[in-house]
Amino acid sequence: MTLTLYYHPLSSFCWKSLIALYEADIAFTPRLVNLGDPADRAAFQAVWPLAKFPVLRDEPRGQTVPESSLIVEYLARTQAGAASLVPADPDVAMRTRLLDRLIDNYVHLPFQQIVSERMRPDDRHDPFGAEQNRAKVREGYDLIAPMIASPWAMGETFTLADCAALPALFYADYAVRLADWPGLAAYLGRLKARPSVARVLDEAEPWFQYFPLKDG
Ligand SMILES: N[C@@H](CCC(=O)N[C@@H](CS)C(=O)NCC(=O)O)C(=O)O
Repeated sequence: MTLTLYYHPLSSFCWKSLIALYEADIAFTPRLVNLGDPADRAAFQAVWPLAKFPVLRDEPRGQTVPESSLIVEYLARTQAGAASLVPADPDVAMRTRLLDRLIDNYVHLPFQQIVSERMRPDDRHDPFGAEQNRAKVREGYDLIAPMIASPWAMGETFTLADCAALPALFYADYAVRLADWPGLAAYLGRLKARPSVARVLDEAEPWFQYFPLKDG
């Protein structure tokens, strides 16, 4: 196996890369990283000093690719089956990348902050900060809702934008319910039914008990 993905099944950003890998049926070695284990963390840091997953290692090409969006870009460039994840038309490709960036920066990252706040020690919580991040997620929903086409973000073709949208919307829905954004809720439903996504969700299920917002 030439490709190795350093990941964790519960990690939202890893889902973006996993969906792309499953979508294009690309063979790879999944390397689950336990950041709580000092030896495993050190081994991962030797691959990518920031120790944030996902990271893709392509041994024959001597390439280490961090950052979930770049992993999808790399797969689209190097694996024939993944080419359509980044549209060939430069203008459509730019809009796809824009959506990926907006979803990450204005939905996914504020959601991640809400989780971080929840994981703080009892005497270090920041309810005001959490509420500010919930407001940012709402603004993020407002921002992306009119940009999402049907059935997929860019229309008929499943792309990088959809790989980004699933983890952001799936998880953020636990912090800010999508009920007031019916278009996004319906889109999330279509995403969940996609086989590549269903596989990712299925593999995460045994770990879901560790998701801090699982009970709201
Ligand atoms: N911008 C990065 C974000 C990666 C990221 O934040 N990964 C999280 C898991 S979802 C992580 O590694 N967290 C562990 C840590 O920060 O120690 C990407 O798109 O890959």
